[in-house]
Amino acid sequence: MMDIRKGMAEGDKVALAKLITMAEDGRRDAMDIIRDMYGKTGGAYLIGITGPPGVGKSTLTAGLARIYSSLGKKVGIIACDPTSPYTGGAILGDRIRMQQLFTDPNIFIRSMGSRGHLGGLSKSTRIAARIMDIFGMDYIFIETVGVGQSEVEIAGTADTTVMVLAPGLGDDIQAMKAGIMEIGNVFVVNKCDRDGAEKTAREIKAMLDFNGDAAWRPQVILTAAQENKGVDDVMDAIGRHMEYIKDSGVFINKRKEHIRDEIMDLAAQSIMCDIMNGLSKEELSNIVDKVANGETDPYTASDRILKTIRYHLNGRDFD
Ligand SMILES: Nc1nc2c(ncn2[C@@H]2O[C@H](COP(=O)(O)OP(=O)(O)O)[C@@H](O)[C@H]2O)c(=O)[nH]1
Ligand SMILES: [Mg+2]
Repeated sequence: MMDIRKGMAEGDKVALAKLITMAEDGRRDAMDIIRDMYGKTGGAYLIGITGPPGVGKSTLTAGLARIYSSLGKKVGIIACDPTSPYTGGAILGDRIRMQQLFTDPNIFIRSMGSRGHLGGLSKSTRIAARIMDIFGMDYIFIETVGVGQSEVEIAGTADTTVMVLAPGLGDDIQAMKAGIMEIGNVFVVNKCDRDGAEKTAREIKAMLDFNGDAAWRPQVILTAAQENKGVDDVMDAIGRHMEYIKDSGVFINKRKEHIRDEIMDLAAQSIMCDIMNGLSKEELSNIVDKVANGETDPYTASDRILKTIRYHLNGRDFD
């Protein structure tokens, strides 16, 4: 049995991976470690990378991670995409590019979506980001596929969100709801080695004029991530947005939002544990039978379960 605390403190990526898995499984011992090490949190800056499939999010993320790493920064990547090239399944060139990230001592990659997520993907992402924060990451990238609103929102909870698009996505841009467009703090038109990149950039700028938020005007940057062109411009734009949110108080509010979600996750998890511990398999099976044969309904049954649990909890000391 490896010493996770020691590994976390010494920068061992194996310990980091293990702790994330333990926490995802809702294990108490993982919670205890996070609690004890919580004082180390707060140093990481969260960057969301989102946009439709295939536009080059992973390629751009890899490029950004390499730049930060070369500056001596520690980088975590959370890929909420089961088909991400980080885990194989991609064409050879992409795979080789991604493989280099794994051997970089400053970079740690975690793929989500391959296993079940207790309490949802957004909760798992929050926990993984928190543990990477404790580990001492300077930057954490959260890559999500911007097709589902909920995944876009995961990226949107980051401190800075980069919306990646590519030429020829005119219809996609039109179809994107204003609310989804608003999540982007920096816009990237990747694959600018292809025709139509300027046109796409113009369309995005027109949308931004329409949705104008006076306080922060997102930049629209052309990149060819595959050739590492324009990636440093994206990094500069992220830096400028970071300055803006730190000066304007948005940053502090985002931190509080995360803490609020974290507390609610933990409270919900505790109640769930109490229910699972306070209710035997036989009791549950009896209740199910009663609902099945029409003696009662699920609403009344769940009320009764909660009443019983609360009765048992009354004697507990919460100080
Ligand atoms: N032509 C061109 N292809 C690119 C560029 N960036 C990425 N790609 C390719 O586009 C495909 C999808 O890239 P990927 O990063 O996996 O996209 P994601 O699904 O948004 O994460 C891959 O085959 C990349 O090699 C680029 O700047 N130009
Ligand atoms: Mg990807």
